[in-house]
Amino acid sequence: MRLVVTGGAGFIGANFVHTVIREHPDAHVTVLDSMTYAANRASLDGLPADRVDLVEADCANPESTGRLVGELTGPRDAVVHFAAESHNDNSLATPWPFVHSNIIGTYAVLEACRRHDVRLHHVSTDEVYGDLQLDDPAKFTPATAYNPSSPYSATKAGADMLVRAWVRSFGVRATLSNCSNNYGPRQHVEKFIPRQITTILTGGRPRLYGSGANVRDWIHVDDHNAAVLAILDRGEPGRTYLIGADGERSNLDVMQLLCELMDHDGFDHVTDRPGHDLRYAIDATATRDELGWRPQHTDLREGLRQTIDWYRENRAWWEPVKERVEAQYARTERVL
Ligand code: NAD
Ligand code: TDX
Repeated sequence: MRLVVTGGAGFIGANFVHTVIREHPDAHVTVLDSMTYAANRASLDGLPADRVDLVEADCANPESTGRLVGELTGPRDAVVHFAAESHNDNSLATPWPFVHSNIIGTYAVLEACRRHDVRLHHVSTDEVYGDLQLDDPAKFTPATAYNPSSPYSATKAGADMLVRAWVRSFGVRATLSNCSNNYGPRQHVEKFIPRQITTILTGGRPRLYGSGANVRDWIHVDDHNAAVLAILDRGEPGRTYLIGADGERSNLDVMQLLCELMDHDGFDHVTDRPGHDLRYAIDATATRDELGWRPQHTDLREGLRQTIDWYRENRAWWEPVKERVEAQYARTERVL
């Protein structure tokens, strides 16, 4: 099995490559990554050089993407498309890279898969559905209407629509998945959980947007990637699979849990994110029933404990970028 993994030097993609290499002894992976600020070469450390290649290129470039996809000729070969600009806060400051990577990048990947008749799995987010009220009884299902709020989620929604159109109009063999908030090792320190962990580890005060009432539906990155592998193995082209682990928690709850686990006292409430989505929640029943996939890391406290340990033990992975990320936040963030 040969896979081209776009965005494979980022958080979820790199964890995916580690899982594939560990669990599929016959697999070869080519990581296609433009190595933006969000990528980290060290995330691919420890992988066997004869089974993993890293090609530094923009997936929106039709030549390099077409060439790599054209090398996939086996019946189990596929492209797994993780590459994207992924951070909401950045999309509010500078939307253009999101349009480029998420929409034009996905267009180029689709065209390459169409030209070479290669199977594609497109990785997307629950944010395309917009947000829910705190007391809304309905969770997101594959039938929920798209209603994205931020430039990030709007460009992911646009990418999903392109994938659906290329399936229907050109018969591209693509599956889609929309997953909830991931956490785990190798996540960039700009994101909520690693930001707070690394802030505590460097002696600072954690930062909660607004009151912290916003709810996110947390899933461990390994559970997300196990679902992606199940879709590659047993998913039906043209279908959308929702991935979530019933992990709803308010940001305030997660903050308090992190402080407790790290034996830390006190955090600041800071300026809220403009247009901040209130709540996401995934109903993954159809994915569970049809693919037999089950999340394994459902104890958030234990998952966070292991994640904290990973950041403690891998300071060289995140320390070089921590100061820059905090300086960027400091430009707009005010303590309430
Ligand atoms: P990330 O920002 O950590 O990694 C993204 C990777 O894509 C980086 O290595 C970056 O260099 C690369 N990249 C960006 N633009 C590129 C381009 N034009 N060409 C080639 N490579 C490019 O993101 P992540 O959190 O690992 O997310 C991966 C995917 O999963 C994204 O598509 C995201 O929308 C989706 N997703 C993320 C979450 C989450 O909670 N993080 C949840 C659901 C879905
Ligand atoms: O310092 C912070 N304080 C805080 O309260 C940060 C960075 C975030 N937050 C809040 C905002 C959100 O309600 O925490 C929540 C999570 O924030 P992020 O980690 O930025 O994630 P979110 O915006 O929910 O989006 C994430 O999940 C869906 C990923 O970044 C997306 O790529 C994915 O599609």
